[in-house]
Amino acid sequence: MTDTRCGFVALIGEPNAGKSTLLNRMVGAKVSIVTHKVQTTRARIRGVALEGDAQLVFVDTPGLFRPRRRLDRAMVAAAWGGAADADIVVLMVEAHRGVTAGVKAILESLNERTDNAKIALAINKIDKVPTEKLLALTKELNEAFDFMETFMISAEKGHGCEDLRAWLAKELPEGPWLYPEDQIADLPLRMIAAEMTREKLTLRLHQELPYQLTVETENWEERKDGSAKIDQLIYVMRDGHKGIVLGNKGETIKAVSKAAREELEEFLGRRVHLFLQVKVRPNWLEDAERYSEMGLDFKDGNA
Ligand SMILES: Nc1nc2c(ncn2[C@@H]2O[C@H](COP(=O)(O)OP(=O)(O)OP(=O)(O)O)[C@@H](O)[C@H]2O)c(=O)[nH]1
Ligand SMILES: [Mg+2]
Repeated sequence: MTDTRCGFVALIGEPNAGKSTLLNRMVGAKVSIVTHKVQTTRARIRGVALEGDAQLVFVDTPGLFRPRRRLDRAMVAAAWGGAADADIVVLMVEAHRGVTAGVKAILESLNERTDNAKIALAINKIDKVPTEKLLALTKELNEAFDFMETFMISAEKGHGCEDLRAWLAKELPEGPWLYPEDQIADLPLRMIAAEMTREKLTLRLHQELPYQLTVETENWEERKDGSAKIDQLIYVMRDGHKGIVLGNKGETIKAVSKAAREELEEFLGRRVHLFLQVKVRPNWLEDAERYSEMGLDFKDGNA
């Protein structure tokens, strides 16, 4: 047997930095949902990639920000937990936003929050800025923190991503692979399906509403004809929210359901019957069961 390498690479950064986009690119499939809005990812999502003899287990994390609600605190705890468990931490910073107050706050706690991990910097969205700006930003960030390496990438367009992956593979510890060769994710299918619906809701609903709902897969039935019948519940906090999610004559939920079903069919490679139901639960944000369904630790949300 040849010497194999394997380990965890945590992707951390402010909300919207492009962590999920990078995870999906590294894995070569959409494992983690992406939207233009902040705080899309709520829990740690693993995606697996191979590079030569190395198996890279990428860990997408929720964005790091100043939490207010229980859910926010649980998300931020999950993100730092991902960094603490990693062999390599990649901090992603948006090229066009530069060293924000949020980035400064992350840099301040990065050393104490990681456990001997190698820490690299990935300046993302380089497609948005001229090269001169990148050099200045690289200098500024490396003066603020001792990064092992700096990469300039576009997670969306792919620039620099192969170099990053090759470097990560080289830096991972020697060890046996943790996953079978053909596995790319380890999120249960019912959770992936719920996330897809949440993505479509987030894209469609305005302002605060996406932050005040959660989606769960209630039932998954394999049918004899090879299709899957999937029932999902959308928890919202108020009657008014329910009306907005349904939309005029149900048009919003119909559109969401169609978009989520199509993506799910592509992901699974078979037909899906998706049924969405909206439930009003004013205090779901304080409901421990909702957190375990999301893959979060309820206790992490304690103030
Ligand atoms: N122009 C450009 N946009 C990008 C790039 N990478 C990501 N984006 C966009 O940035 C937005 C946020 O991307 P996500 O991958 O959801 O960001 P995230 O860091 O996972 O965000 P949270 O889950 O909210 O923490 C999306 O609209 C992406 O399409 C890039 O390299 N260039
Ligand atoms: Mg994300």
